[in-house]
Amino acid sequence: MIRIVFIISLLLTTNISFAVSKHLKAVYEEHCASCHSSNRLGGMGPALLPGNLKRLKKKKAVDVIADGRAATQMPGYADKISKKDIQALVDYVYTPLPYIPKWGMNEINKSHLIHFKAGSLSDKPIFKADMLNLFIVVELGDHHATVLDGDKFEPIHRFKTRFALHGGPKYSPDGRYVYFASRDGWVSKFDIYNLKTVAEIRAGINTRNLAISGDGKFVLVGNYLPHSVVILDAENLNPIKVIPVKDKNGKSSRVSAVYAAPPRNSFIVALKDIPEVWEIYYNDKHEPIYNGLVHDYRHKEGIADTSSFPIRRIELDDYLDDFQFDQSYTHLMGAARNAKNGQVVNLDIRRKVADLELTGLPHLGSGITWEYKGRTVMATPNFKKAEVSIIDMKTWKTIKRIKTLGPGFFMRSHENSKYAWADVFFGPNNEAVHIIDKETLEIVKTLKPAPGKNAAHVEFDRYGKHVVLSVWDMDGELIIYDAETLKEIKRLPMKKPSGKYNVYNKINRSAGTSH
Ligand code: DHE
Repeated sequence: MIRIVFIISLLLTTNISFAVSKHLKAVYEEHCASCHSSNRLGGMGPALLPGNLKRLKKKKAVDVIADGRAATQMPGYADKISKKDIQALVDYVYTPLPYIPKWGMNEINKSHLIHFKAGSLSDKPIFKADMLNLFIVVELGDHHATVLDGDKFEPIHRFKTRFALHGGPKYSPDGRYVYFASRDGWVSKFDIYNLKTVAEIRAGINTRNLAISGDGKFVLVGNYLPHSVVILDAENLNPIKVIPVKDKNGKSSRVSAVYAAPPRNSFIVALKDIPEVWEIYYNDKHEPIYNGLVHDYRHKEGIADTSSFPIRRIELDDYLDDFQFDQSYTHLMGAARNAKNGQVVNLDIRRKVADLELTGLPHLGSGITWEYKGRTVMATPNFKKAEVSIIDMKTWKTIKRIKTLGPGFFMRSHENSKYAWADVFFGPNNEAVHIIDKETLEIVKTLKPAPGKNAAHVEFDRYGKHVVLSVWDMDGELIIYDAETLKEIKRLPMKKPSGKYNVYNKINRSAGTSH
C-alpha cells in the first residue's frame, strides 16, 4: 500500500514538474533563447550555467531579469514575464546542464578551416589605397564588415563575418591581416591585401575576445566557456595550446578579456571569477624587459608553468573585470568592486599600487590618455553615471568629473586632435555625442546627428584629421566629421555599424584609441 502511494505521488510530482518545465521552456524560448541560445550555452549573450553565474547571487539574478543589466544588451522583462516565472527561470539557469559539451584541442582542431594557405596569395594589395589609413567597420546588424578607404571615405569591399563579432578586431603588426572573434567562439583571419578570409577556427563555445602578439606570431583567445585560453599560430590559425584557467586551488574562472602587451613580450589575461591577472609570455627566448632592466622571470615566484608560454600570476585582493594600460604597459587601471571602484596594478612589481576614486561603473576598457598641463591624464566613461572621469596618472587622483547627458560606452581621441569624443550610450539621450576640449576639460559641443537614434563609438583617421562616428541602427550610417572644425563631411549608409578600427592607429597603439 505504502509503495503504491509512493509511486502515485512520484508520478504526480513528475507530471507537475514536467508541466511546469514545459511552460518554462516556452518562456525561455520566447524571451531568452535568441541571445543565450536554446541550450543555454550562450550566443550574443553569455552562457547561463551555474559555473558562469558564480558571482551573481540568485536574488540579484531575479532583478537582472526583471530590470535588465547595466552596460549590456540585456533588457528588463518585468512587464513581460510574471514574477513567478522569473523566479522559475532563475532556478532553471542555476541548474546544471546534464551535459556540457567539451571544447578541447580535438574539437578545436576539427573545426579548423584553411581557405587559403599562408603564402598562397599575392603579397601586393589588389586595390589602390593608403593601406595604413584603412578602417575595418564591423556591421553588427547583418554580420558583415566593410573595408573603408580612410582618405576618400569610400567603401572598398564588404564581406560576411561570423555571427555576432565582439571586441575590436586585431591587426597583424604590418597591418596586412585582421583577426576577428565572434561571441560563439569563431576566430577568422582576413587578408586585407587580397580581400579574402584565409582561415577560421572555433576556439571556444562562448568567447570574449582575442589578442595578437607583438611579434605577430600568435593569437590568444579568451573564453567564457569552457574556462580556457587558447593559443593559435597566427599564420594558419593552427591551435598550439589550450590552457585551462584555474587558480592554485583548482577553482576555475571565465576569462574577462585578453590583451597583448607588446613592450613586455607578453599577453595579459583578465579573469572574471578569481582575483588574479595573468601575464603569459609568448616569446620565452626573449625575456621581458621592465624599465630597461632584463629580468629572469623564470626564477621569480609566481610562474605557474615553465614550459613554453609560461604564466605569471598576479594575485589581487579584488576582481579585475575591465581595464586599460598606460602607454608603457607598466600599469593597468582596472575596475574594482570596492568602494572606490578602481584599482591600479603595477605589472612589474606585481601588486596593486593605488585605488582610483571612481563612481558608478567605470568603463576603463574604453579609457584613453593624453597630456594635460605637463602630466598624463586618463579619461574614462561610466556605464552607470552620466559623467566622464579625468584621472591624473601620477597621483592617481580624480581631477575632474565632466557631467554628460547620460552613461556612456566609448571614448576616443588622437595625438593630433585637441578634442576627445565621448558618447552617451544609455538612457533617453543616447542620440548625443559630447566633444571635450582636452586643454580645458570642458564639453565644447554636443552633437545629435541622427535624432532618436543611438550615436556611438568614434575612431580617428591615421592623421587625426577626420573622425568617423556610428549611428547604431539597422538603417544606420557612418558619419565623417572634420576633426578640427567639427563640421560634418559625409554620410555612408551601414547596417548597425558598431566599432570601426583604423589600421595605423591600432598598429601604432595611439593613446587615443583602444589597443
Ligand atoms: Fe563590449 C570591446 C566587454 C557589452 C561592443 N567589450 C570590449 C572589450 C571587452 C568588452 C573586454 C575589449 C576587447 C577587445 O577589444 O579585444 N562588452 C564587454 C562586456 O563585459 C559587456 C559589458 C557585456 C557583454 O555582453 O559581454 C559588453 N560590448 C557590449 C555591448 O553590448 C556592445 C555595445 C555591443 C556588442 O557588440 O555586443 C559592445 N565591445 C563592443 C565593441 C568593442 C568592445 C564595439 C570594441 C571597442 C573598441 O573600439 O576597441
